[in-house]
Amino acid sequence: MTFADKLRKAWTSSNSMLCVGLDPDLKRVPEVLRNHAQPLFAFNKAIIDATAPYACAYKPQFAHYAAEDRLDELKATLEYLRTAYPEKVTILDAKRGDIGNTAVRYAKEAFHVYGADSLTVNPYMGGDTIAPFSSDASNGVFVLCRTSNPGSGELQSLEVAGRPLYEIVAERAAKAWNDNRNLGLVLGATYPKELARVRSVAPDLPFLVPGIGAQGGDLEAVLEHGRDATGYGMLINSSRGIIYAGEGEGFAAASAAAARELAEATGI
Ligand code: OMP
Repeated sequence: MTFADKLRKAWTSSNSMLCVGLDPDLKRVPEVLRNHAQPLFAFNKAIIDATAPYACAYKPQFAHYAAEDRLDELKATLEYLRTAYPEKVTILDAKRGDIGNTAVRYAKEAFHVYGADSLTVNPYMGGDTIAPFSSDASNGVFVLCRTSNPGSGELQSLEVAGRPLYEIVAERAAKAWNDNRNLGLVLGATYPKELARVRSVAPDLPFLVPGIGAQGGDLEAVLEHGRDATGYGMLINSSRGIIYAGEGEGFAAASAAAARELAEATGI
């Protein structure tokens, strides 16, 4: 199945654009799970089971596992999603980008070692460094465009030939780089006006939209400006806002409630 088909099915079957970000922090894993042999995986599994009725996608962030020397738990998390919830889209957030020869190895790592459906990629090195990630239509690639952080405009909004650089990235991702129809864009929920502008140059591309919840992004404006012609078109991510919605023994129920609220707002 192509990535584009899997994504569309995930949206329509869940009637949700909610993507749950799996960015676990050992210090915030509830006491009841801390003595588990794989505490990050145990925490993720509980969050996934609690939020699955509401989410269409899950996005584990690589550094949260690598920094703790717990990449085996990232692998276990993606394996659990593949086997227990095969209809959910997975995005490995590693923001890769390097010369072609190295990019081929990063692509193998993301799609074969970890078995993710899609990956976040940095376009700063140009289209030839994105091609190794997008050569197979069954894999998705989300290209950083206008990111959610406060300093994202410093380079991304520089004017190039009278247009902001992020708009040129969006246009290339929609046309020149998109031979296999499997590219998407990363657009922060903290910049809804820019997101609207990008939707007009990339009407059909899926958007990964982080920044809802802990970063204070504007959900209403994102929903108004980011949908595609079908009414879906986005993976709206919240990580800390969902995984740390509650504490103690009721943590999973609190995450389920937070996920439900966000999912209901994003459906059509
Ligand atoms: P919360 O702020 O806790 O919801 O987490 C946001 C997640 O999205 C983190 O994993 C970030 O690394 C990631 N992210 C952004 O916050 N902003 C971006 O512009 C891009 C990403 C990303 O590529 O996922």
